[in-house]
Amino acid sequence: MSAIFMRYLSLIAFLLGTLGVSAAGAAQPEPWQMGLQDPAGSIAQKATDLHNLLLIIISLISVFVLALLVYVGWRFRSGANPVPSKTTHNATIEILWTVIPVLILIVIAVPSFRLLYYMDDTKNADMVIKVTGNQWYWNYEYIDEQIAFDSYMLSDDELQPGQPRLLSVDNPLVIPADTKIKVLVTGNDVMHSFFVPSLAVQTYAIIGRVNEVWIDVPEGETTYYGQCNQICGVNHAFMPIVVKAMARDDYQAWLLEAKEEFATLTATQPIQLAAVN
Ligand SMILES: [Cu+2]
Repeated sequence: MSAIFMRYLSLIAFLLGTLGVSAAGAAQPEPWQMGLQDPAGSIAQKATDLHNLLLIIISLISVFVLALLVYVGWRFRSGANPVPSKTTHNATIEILWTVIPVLILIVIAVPSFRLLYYMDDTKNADMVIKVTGNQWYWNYEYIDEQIAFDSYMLSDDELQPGQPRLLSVDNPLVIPADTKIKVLVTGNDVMHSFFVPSLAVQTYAIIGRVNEVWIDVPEGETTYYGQCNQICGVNHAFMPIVVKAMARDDYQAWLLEAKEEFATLTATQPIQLAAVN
């Protein structure tokens, strides 16, 4: 009952959101937030659209089932219906309650598979970043630029005004806006999970295995916050992810500085091979 009520509340929140009444606007969780974080990038936009479609479908189903239960409880109560029917089969209604749910599932499956294949397509990426989960920090490697750095959470006394507690880091993952970026995710010790809600990215960081996803954040300088989403030890809650998106020109400027600060001494394997040839 309370689940149905909550879904109904979510639907109202969603409808308010579509009218522009929603207060959500940042790429981080907010107090009393009702819906998903605002989507950033094409995958997140499509995922939010699918979520909104599903919210309408499940709300209608919940309201229909609740109404049916209330009607049956009232119509067939012992006072009004002292002699119960002995009916056990009704071909028409059995066909209906099989076919209609199948049709609903098809309606859900089509956009769902379309989104899965869209997310899976990492071809034609403009750049590649390798993300490695460690106990308990992230390492970001810009493979083509030969830079890599660790990203640790800031402690409370290191926080600057405006930086969210438990979400801010010393070195954020800096990316250019409006660029298709392939993200290779792996782990170094135990399983972690790279999760940035507003980008709709959640991928396991597994030792000895590379998972790939892609992101493309829209124009504008925005900071997106995420967290490790796989219980990975005592400091699991203290390895946040900060993705800082900026215009391409600003990104190039950052890259020049980063190359001085974070240059890796060893080139990655494919670059070494190219140099030999
Ligand atoms: Cu972790």
